[in-house]
Amino acid sequence: FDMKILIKNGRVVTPRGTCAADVLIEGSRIAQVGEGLSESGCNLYDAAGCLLFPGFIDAHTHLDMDNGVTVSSDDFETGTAAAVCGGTTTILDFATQDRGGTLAKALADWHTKSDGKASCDYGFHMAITDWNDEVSREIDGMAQAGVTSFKLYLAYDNLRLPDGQVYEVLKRVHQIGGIVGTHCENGDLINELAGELRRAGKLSPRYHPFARPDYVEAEAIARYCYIALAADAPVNIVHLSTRLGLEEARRARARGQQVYIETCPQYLMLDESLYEQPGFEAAKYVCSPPLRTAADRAALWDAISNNEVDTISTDHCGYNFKGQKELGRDDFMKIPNGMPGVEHRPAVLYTYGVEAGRMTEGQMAAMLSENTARLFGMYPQKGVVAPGADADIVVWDPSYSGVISVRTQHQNCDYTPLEGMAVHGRAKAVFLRGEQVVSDGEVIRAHRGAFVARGRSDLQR
Ligand code: DUC
Ligand code: ZN
Ligand code: ZN
Ligand code: ZN
Repeated sequence: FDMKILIKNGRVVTPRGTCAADVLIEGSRIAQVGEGLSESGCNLYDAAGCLLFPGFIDAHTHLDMDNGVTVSSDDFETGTAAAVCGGTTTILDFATQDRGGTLAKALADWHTKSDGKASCDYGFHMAITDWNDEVSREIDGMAQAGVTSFKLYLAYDNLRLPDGQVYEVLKRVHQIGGIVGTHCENGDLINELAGELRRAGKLSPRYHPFARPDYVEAEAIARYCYIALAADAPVNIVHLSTRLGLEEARRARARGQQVYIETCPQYLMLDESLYEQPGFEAAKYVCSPPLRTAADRAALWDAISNNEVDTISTDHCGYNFKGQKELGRDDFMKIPNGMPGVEHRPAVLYTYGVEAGRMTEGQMAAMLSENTARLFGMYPQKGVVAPGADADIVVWDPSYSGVISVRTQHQNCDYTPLEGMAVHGRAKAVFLRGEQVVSDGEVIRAHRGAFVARGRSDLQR
């Protein structure tokens, strides 16, 4: 006996349009979507006045991540609870290979961090930090374990791979139909620029962006795309932050390459003027890539309007101001990089994207859910409100008004970079595989998240 739930009077959002329809949930799946479905034997949920989005997917979080000095402030317990309160029903976190270690060990470690603790569904990208023949042989096993996406760094001395190994990884992952997402910044140049700043005594957090200018990102994107051309493989560019980098991605697309672009809310909403605050306050905004100019923000919004951006995820990586960001009081290079954001992405994009006329609600469904599901091998199990899909549904109340604040957030962090930002809309209810887990923005059933085994990447662009 499967429980049946009928969500009535809502409007279902897809990239192909929004239409009034009832949604019948049977057990963990969506059974029917259509007008005037029979109520017999169903529990009813009245979604009058609400939009029904496919559960939002955040493909870029760093929960319980040890950066070598300190551990990000949200773990899988708090981070996934914050995610689901905001309407995110699936996250993809980064499992990171230890240098000298295997991918299998990293995968087991991330299962230990997450299993039984998550309040939304979750999967892992595997970050490869040490590439050799043995690791290459592990790639098939990763695919069999449901890990079909990989992450590389071109910056951070303890994580990055040289270009030849990037080429080998791209070729190898393409063989399994997977996708590689890369942090594109030129690590050597960052080290040089940071060294010059240090020697000039410029060590306060306001100098962080000077070590990582836009061309550092653009050069790495251009190089990554040419390596992908050589490898004849599709590539994902994570956290694109600059107009200059966007232009390099456009060039690669114009050559006929499959290049996917992710950007993040912080690069759309915040800019580098935040680094000019007095004292150590600027440390709150130290993330990499750094916040950019107003012109960069405008270029990214344009790219969203034009469907040049495929996915919008958060790079959620919180560190407390007290005790964690403070590790870099005397040297901005020692400030742990990252900001929290997994909770607020849907409301921010709804308010400043959809309501502001910069994206349609269909584009929001695409970039926060459907494209993400397709790119990372979860479609049509995830990413769509349609028969057969997991019943991951966000009942979005557009009439809600709120203000983002550390006082009300569920993220485990002693600040939010979006403090005081007005938002419209929130997740009035969230269904996770058929079970209502959020009511009026609060978790009502915790720890219902499960690991999502993923298949081949399949996003047409
Ligand atoms: N930059 C990263 O590269 N990773 C985590 C967060 C950040 O700001
Ligand atoms: Zn990164
Ligand atoms: Zn990241
Ligand atoms: Zn609360």
